[in-house]
This record gives sequence, C-alpha cells and structure tokens, in this order.
Amino acid sequence: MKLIPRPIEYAEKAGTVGWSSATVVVGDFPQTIRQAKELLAKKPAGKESRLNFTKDMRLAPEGYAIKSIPEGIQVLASTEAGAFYALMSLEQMGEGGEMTCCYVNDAPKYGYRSFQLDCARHFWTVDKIKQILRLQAAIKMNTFHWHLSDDQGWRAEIKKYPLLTQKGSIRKDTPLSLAGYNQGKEAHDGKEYGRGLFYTQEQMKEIVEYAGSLHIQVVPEIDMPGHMVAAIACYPELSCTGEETEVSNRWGVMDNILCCGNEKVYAFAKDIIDELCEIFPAPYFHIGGDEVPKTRWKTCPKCQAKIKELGLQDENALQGYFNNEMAKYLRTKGKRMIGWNEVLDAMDIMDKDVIAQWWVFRGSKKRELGWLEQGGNLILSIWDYVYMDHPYNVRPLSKTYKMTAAKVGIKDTKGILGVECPQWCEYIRDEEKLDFLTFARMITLAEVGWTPDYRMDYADYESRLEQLRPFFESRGYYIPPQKVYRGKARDFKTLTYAGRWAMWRKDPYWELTYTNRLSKK
Ligand code: TNX
Repeated sequence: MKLIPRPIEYAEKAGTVGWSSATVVVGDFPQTIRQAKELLAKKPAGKESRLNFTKDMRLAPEGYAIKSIPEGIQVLASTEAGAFYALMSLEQMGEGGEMTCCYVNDAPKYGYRSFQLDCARHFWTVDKIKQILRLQAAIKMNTFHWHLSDDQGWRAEIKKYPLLTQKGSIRKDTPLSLAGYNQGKEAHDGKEYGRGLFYTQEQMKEIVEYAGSLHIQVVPEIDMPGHMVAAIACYPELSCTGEETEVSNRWGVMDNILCCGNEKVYAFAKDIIDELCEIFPAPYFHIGGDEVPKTRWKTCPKCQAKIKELGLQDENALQGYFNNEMAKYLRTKGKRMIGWNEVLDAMDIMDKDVIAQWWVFRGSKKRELGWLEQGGNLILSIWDYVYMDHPYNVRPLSKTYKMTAAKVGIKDTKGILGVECPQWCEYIRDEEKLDFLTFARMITLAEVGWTPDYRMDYADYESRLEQLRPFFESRGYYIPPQKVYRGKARDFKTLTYAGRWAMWRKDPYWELTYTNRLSKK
C-alpha cells in the first residue's frame, strides 16, 4: 500500500485502474470535482477510467470510502472535506498513472491535525507557506497554526497600531549560536533583520483562502502576555515600567512582559483580536501564554493593585485572570481560546472552555491529566516527541511516531482534540534547513493524528515513507536519507544521546552541514 496516513481499512482487489488525464470525473461535490479535474489534467494521458463521487451521509464528516474496479473508481463521502481526502489518497496511490484496484474505508482519529510555523524569529514567504499547506493537504492535516509575533519580531499588519510592523518587525541583529543562551553572551551576526518582513492583511487573507480551498483552517497566534518585547519596543507604556526598549536580539525567555495591571493592555489585546478575527474565520484563536516570568509583576504597583482589587491569590492567578478575559472576549466572536499548557498554572480559576496545548512537562503530568478528567480539552504537541527544530540524531522520526495517548499516560482520549508539530525558527534562517527539518516530521505527525492507535506500526510506516519518497520529492518535499531520519547518521553513531545534544548546542546548524556533505558524495 502506498498511502500515508495509513487508512482504517485497505484491501487490494484484482486488476488496475487508470489515473490520468483520460479519467472522466463525475458526481456530487462540485469543489472536489473541480480540484480532481485540475489535478488529473496535469498528468499524461493513460488508461481510460471514470471517477465518481457520491454523497453518502453514513460517512463521518472527514471520512471517505473508495471502491475501485478496472473500469473506474467510486468514492463515497458525506462532506466536501471527505471527498477531498479521498482525492488526496488517490493522488498518492495513482502516482504512476494507474493504481491497484482496492477498497479503502477511512476516517480520522482526531479532528485537529496541525502544523505550527514560527514566522516571528525568521520570516517565511507567502509562497513558502502555500507550498507547506499543499503538503499538509496531501497528508490530510487540517490546521495551520501561525505564530505571528514574538520577542524578536512582529509579523502581522495591525491597522490600528502601525508601529508593530514598521518598527516591531526589525531587530538589530541575530544570535548565531546557543553559547551563552539567554545571557546575551552568544555570538551575533551583526546584521539588521526584518525590515519590511511582515504579512499585510491582504496576504493573510490570501493564505486563509488558499488554505480553505484545501480544507485547512488557519489559527493565528499572538503570544501574550509574555514573548511581547517586539510590541513593547513600539509601545513601551504596555510594560510594567514603561521604559524604552528594543526589539529583542536574544533568544529565550524575557522578563519584560505586558503589564496585566494596566487596562490599556487589555484594550490593546482586544483591538488586535478584533482586527485578526476579521481575517481568520477559524473557530479558534491562540493567545500563546507560554513562558511568562512573573518577576516584574511582583514589584509592579499596578499589577499588585489589580491582584488586590480582584482578590486574586498570586501572580499566576493574574495571568489566569488575563487569560479568562481573553477567552470571554473571544467567545463573543464565536471563538475558543487556545493557550500553551502554562495556562494551566491557574487551573482552578481557568475558564473551562479554554483549550490547553501540551508542549512541556512542568513537574508532573498531573495537571494536564487532571484537566482532561475535569472535562477540559487538550492538544498534544509534547516537546520531547514532536519538536521539529531539533536534529534527527536527537529525535528520530520513530520518537515522533510514539506520541499516542497511551504512551503519554492518557487513558480516556475523549478530551483530546488532536495533535500538532511546531516548527520554531530561531536557528532556521534558510529554506533549505526549513525543508530538511519540516517535511519528514510533518508527514510522520500526520499519521499520528489520523490513524487509529491499533493500526499504527512504525516499521510499516517507514516502508510506506520510502515507497512514497519519489511522490514527495518530485513535488519538492525533500526527505532526508533514511539513516539520517533514523537518528543513526554515520559520523555520529559513536556519540551518546547527551553528546548529540551537546554537539547541537554548540552548533545548531551541524546536522544540515552534515547532510549537505552526504548529498554531495
Ligand atoms: C519553547 S514551545 C518555546 C518557544 C521556543 C522553543 C524552542 C513554546 C510554547 N515556547 O518560544 O521557540 O521552545 O524549541
């Protein structure tokens, strides 16, 4: 079987059926039919066949069935999305101009299958994002989480606050290494970065529209109240001290955060939400909420007054209050708030509708499991399994494949909305490295989010990945050599796990350099 993600049921039948520009497309689902015709028109003429889409309300919303015989292919689905996913399966199976006749019955395990791209630390073009979205569609992922702001750059045009992109997009220079990380002692490149590198509202709409045609929702993230130095550099009155500062040129966690004792901050956040909600129709909005040091709040008279006035327990509760205000506001716009799992720091007061995205183990798993038990929702994107910015030598694809509910200790999966692989781009500054670290892991995550746990099998997955290598690579989706994504690249096999990390810390570029050497041989 040449198919990723692995479907619920697949059975081979006798004979082959044509998949070429000689295939005639008919039936229900006009949008998918148009897309099928466009896709088939690009293929050379081959064996004649018929492709028929039929609406069948018994199928799950994103599910589909395929029955093929040598004369033609019958697709059943209840929605355009289901019909589209059948087309995406046929695209993979029919790569050679025809395919083995088969029966497929399929539907996703989770409804939220996501990829996050950090466009703040380094900027990626609209065309690059579209290329990634087209791969997401091919592997049946339905969410693009767009990280649009961070300490080192603001990338979303906001008409009410023009400085955010005029000034907040630019940093003085960029750290080159992890040496002295977070202490300002790392080597820098000495080059200004980010002038003009932001998305206009028109461009954001263009991405939303393109993604929508591929049944992908776009969830914008504005990270707050931490990771906000770029905005504070433009509007210093938003911080506790109000002092002038610059867009950050360091990576890590910054003490300078929004002042949650100041009403102006709440108004600012709501204004940004207002503008972005006009652009992004998805029923979710991500407010970040990660890595929020409370150092400044502890001595800030405004924050302390707010804590008193509201009868809050401490600074964590103040963040909880801020989160709840945002969740309430988003609800008036028909949206649910998502936040990184630090939003659970104030779990006892947290709005039950908020979705926590689990990226890091803070102490124990108790909080996250407890949140699920209370009926809360989680998205899984646990650092140790799925983070894409680290080398394959440290985190082989087989590790990403293991992020199943049972493996992370979750018995009742009811509250799990889905999974995500985030790509953070501190050390990814060119498309070559982005490709190297993104595509293969994203394809792996797609199967983690779609295929039921009992149907998952890593050895089988790897053999399908290799069979589909020409399918992906001919479309520009580079897959590293097997020995690289297995984490056993020759030069480094003598290193311990700790040694591999140490090597990466010294030079976060080393694995790419290594792969370049591999491909030149
Ligand atoms: C932690 S994941 C962060 C990001 C960094 C990433 C680097 C998360 C919510 N916060 O700000 O880019 O680590 O791997």
